[in-house]
Amino acid sequence: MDILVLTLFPEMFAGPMSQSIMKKARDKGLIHFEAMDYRPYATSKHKNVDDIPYGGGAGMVLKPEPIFSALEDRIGDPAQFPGKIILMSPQGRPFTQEMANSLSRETQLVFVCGHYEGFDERIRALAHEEISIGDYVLTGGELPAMVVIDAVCRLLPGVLGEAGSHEADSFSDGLLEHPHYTRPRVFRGREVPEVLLSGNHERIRKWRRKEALRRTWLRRRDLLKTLPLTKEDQKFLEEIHREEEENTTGK
Ligand code: 4FV
Repeated sequence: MDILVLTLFPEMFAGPMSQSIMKKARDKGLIHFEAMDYRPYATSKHKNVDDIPYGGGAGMVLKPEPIFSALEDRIGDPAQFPGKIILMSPQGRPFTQEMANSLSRETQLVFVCGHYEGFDERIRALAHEEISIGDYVLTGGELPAMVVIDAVCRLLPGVLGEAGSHEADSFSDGLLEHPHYTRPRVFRGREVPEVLLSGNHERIRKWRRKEALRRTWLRRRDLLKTLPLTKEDQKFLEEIHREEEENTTGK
């Protein structure tokens, strides 16, 4: 996958993209990553990439020319671009695992990162997709772009490799993940659940499904609303309701 990021701070990507799994993926040629500064494409004498907002108001707005010129210089006519051009902004579609899955099927992604108050509205004409990583305001689009890049790249075949599989991820089946345990069997008096030491894979599967349902019911009941539940899931949820009721009432 080719990933191009348009940003005023390309060095912000140096760290995350040259460590651990992302570094290995780049070294293996599974990802080709480039962070490109669009300030050199500013046409004004002082190389301004931002300007005061028409109609007044606080803050500065990113100018369209530097971003359009940088992108067209790098990929040609954006309308002919075979990949996806993505604008990171709080007004974008909330990012989900499902969106990560669909973006991971692309061969080329371009991320446009803003700063200051945001983008001149005409920059939005460039984007196939506008994505938000959450309902809060950051200083720039770089961290959001890194979040999306990380979530997408780990889904690429060969990226996670032995480091783990994304099949059992939270949200991969719409539920939060079940609890995980590893050695030691007892830590400060707290034991690993016996079922996980039983070697009985069906009992383990059932325990993990029930605990994933319990955690989702306790922490993200909204996720259960849209999730297709099996008969077994419904039985587990009845048990969980009873057990949690007993926990809270002690009865
Ligand atoms: C953001 C978000 C975000 C807004 C103004 C950058 C900042 C500045 N992007 N999800 N939340 N962007 O806060 O994606 O330009």
